[in-house]
Amino acid sequence: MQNTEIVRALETVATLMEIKGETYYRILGYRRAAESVSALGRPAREMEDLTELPHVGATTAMVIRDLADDRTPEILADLLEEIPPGLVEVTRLPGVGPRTAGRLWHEIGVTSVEALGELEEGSLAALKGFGKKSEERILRAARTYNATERRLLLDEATALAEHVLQFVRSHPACERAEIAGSLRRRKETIGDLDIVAASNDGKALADAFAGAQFVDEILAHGPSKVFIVCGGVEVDLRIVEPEAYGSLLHHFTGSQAHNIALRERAVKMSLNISEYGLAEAGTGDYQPVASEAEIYSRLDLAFIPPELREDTGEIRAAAKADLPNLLEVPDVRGDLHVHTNYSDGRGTIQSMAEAAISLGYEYLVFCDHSQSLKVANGLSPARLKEKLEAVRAADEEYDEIHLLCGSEVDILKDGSLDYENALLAELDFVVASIHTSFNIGEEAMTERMIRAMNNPYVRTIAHPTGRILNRREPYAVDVSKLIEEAAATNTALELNSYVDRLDLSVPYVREAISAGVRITIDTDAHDETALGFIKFGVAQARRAWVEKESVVNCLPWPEFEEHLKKGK
Ligand code: DGT
Ligand code: CA
Ligand code: CA
Ligand code: ZN
Repeated sequence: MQNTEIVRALETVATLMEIKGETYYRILGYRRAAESVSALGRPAREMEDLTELPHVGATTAMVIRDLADDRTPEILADLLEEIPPGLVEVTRLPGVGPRTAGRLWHEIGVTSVEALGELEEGSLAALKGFGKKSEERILRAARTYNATERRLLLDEATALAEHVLQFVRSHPACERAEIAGSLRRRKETIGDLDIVAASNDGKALADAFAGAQFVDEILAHGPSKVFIVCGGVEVDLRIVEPEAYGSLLHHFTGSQAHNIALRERAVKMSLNISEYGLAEAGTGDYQPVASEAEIYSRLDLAFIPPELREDTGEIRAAAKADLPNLLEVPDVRGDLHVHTNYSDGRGTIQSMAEAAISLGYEYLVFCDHSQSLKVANGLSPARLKEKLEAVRAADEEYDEIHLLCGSEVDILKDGSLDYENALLAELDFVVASIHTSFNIGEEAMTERMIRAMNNPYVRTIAHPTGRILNRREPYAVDVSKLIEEAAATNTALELNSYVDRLDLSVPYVREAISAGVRITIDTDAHDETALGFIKFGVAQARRAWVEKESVVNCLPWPEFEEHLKKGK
């Protein structure tokens, strides 16, 4: 089995366990194993010891091994014997979770989305806890169900969230409101949007929200919550009184794993924690908490930024006041990888320079594609020299910024580079990357990239795994080996900020940083507005615990200039 199929199978195991009502921890184990495999840059099949993967223990390793070798793992076989597999799809309908799917199956024999869609009107409304409205909604969802599942990219999610948030905040009954959920944690893709609000008149706010122009469909509507669909995306608004805002915001920011780990800590301190507040153990008397800061301080923890709330060591670090001093957008002093209309970009040297100036950058490196990449109008050596002159001239024009000429040079199939070293030596900065021959196998790919890293002019490897979110899996490569070699050759690795790349992924960025490798956070912008994607790269770096000291382009100009002069 390929990694994608393994991931799907692991997620199926988790969902079936949820339908069955297994304990949260067992389920989480499978979800996390799925995440680890999906972030893995090479076939799981070829790994000797699968427990080396983050969050993979002996049990899940055996399951992954079975799947990789095309055997059905016992746990999956058992679950499939017990539970109709079609129910997995039922859990993907809006408003139907695994528990509901389980009930539909037990109580009226529903075994698939199709069967659900064929039910007579009234068959759901007859069940306890279902009304006419929820029946209508579920039946419609089942009848219009489209099996291709797609999660939102950060730019779409952010734009939609800002629009909706603007509406909520401008309502007179709204005291304050924020984005919660995965978007607040800046996950690389977003399932649905969660918004929380504080109000002394929740009903007025809820009613206004349900009546907003952007609402395509109402899934639920009460005085403290309204769930809607807008442009095909579910948006959940939850409202509380201002004194309980901290508890609500914290709970719905998640992640669920973080919340659970925090709850465990609370229990050890004889406290219970829920979306309603904090209670002395055993009293059930939840006192609302107005701010997140207060929740953390009541638990003797430093404030944990949302991007770190994934239960990957943040609670331990917060307890020791040892959280990282996370990178912020203004720490970034320049962009080292942008394109112009010399190759496949839409901006000119000048228009890109001006966009960079308006972001307050001190330097900008133009890295157009190299000669063999014909599809992207790659530059012949002669055109590269022409461009070098043009960048030098433009640099004279602008006092506000240092303009530099580099290249995004292709790493050819054998690991050699797409320009002679003599030409690379004339450039200020060289980014190397793969755009062709993706399927050469893990070993050959790793060798190929290692060879490029050993070139004395290559400063960073762009989008090191080649994945495109929602579209293309990473190519097979041993990223841990690349990290070792990056450290040995003093080559940086790029965190490409383009929303559909965000490559390297979080676990690898974290691994690189711990190995002492520096990263470049670049936008790979092909037009002026894409320079603004830097915020997504920074967000991902924060999720990987990155401090500015680990980022090459956080160096102020004089130090960056020094860094260039010094060579590798
Ligand atoms: P998404 O929407 O798939 O991108 O991911 P999230 O993290 O936004 O997940 P979502 O929308 O299902 O729930 C938002 C947050 O609410 C989640 O991060 C944690 C909290 N939450 C939701 N359901 C549960 C639950 O059953 N238990 C706990 N402890 N927290 C939950
Ligand atoms: Ca969500
Ligand atoms: Ca949600
Ligand atoms: Zn590029």
